[in-house]
Amino acid sequence: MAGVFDINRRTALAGLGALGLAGCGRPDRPLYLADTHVEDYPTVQGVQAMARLVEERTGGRIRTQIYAGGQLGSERDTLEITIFGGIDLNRVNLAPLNAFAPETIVPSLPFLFTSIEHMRRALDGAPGDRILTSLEPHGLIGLCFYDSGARSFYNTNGPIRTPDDLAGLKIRVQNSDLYVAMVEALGANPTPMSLGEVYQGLVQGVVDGAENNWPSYESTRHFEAARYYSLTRHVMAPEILVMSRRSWNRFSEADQEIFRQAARDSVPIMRALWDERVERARERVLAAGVEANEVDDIAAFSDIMTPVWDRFVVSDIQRQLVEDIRALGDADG
Ligand code: GTR
Repeated sequence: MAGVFDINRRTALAGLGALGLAGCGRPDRPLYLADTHVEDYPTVQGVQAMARLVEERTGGRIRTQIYAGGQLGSERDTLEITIFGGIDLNRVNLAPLNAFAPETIVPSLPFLFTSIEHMRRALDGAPGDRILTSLEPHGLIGLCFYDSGARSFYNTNGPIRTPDDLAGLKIRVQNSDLYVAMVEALGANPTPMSLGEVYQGLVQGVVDGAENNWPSYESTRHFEAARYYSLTRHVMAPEILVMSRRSWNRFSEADQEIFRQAARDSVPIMRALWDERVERARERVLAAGVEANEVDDIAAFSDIMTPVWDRFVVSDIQRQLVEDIRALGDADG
């Protein structure tokens, strides 16, 4: 199986080359877009909507080929290729951007957002715009944020109710030092790995658990291997759609505006699908026998995050973002 995957991936990558423009601003090939999720996942449906709008609004001139299911590689690898222009568009979580784009750390912080509404308000508003713009010096154009709900811990061992229940567990985290530090602070052993490796890791006991939202927990089938899902809701880092600045610079301002607007217009479409999917995924895993528990004392988790925040929020720009995002929080929590 792995062999087939590698061959497909290599074939796909071999075809990837920097975008060029033929006459009338027509790209010499479709735009390539990477997403780690399967075809029917809301992020993929979001980018499909965006691509359809771009195609319609350019009279079929600009088309996009979507490589879903991580066909082109892990988020970290495909991001690198995107920066070099071999992939034009990429839908990733904010986590793999944390290493080089400090503004992206802020919405990735544990226990920053007080609710999904708070997260949406902040990302739809000025803080979100600032984070999107901050990517440009790093070779990426931030087009829009998509929802990723709230991440919670799941594991093979038993329910997590206090940080003590995490003690000594090997927990897979995304490739971000922030999440390594977060899991360490909770007393567990963080193991960074790409999403595609986690299922095997759980089955073989390389890791005891991981953390994610309901839809990813379900679509990756991690729930089959790790049956305890504990609602810590510790992170609400969003998804982001980026375009390679190299590809972007080849388009006219009018086309660039079409991309921006199509991305914006795809957000409510994605969010409606997302809300449905969260419910469906939750019902499906519970019906399959997953044991889910609420966590009564969230402060026991959030209180020990202070040193993590202190280590990762280091610049005035980040501090200002934290302040501005907090100012948009819910009065009612
Ligand atoms: C999902 C997210 C993916 C990826 C994944 C992970 O929630 O949509 O982009 O970041 O988590 O944990 O690797």
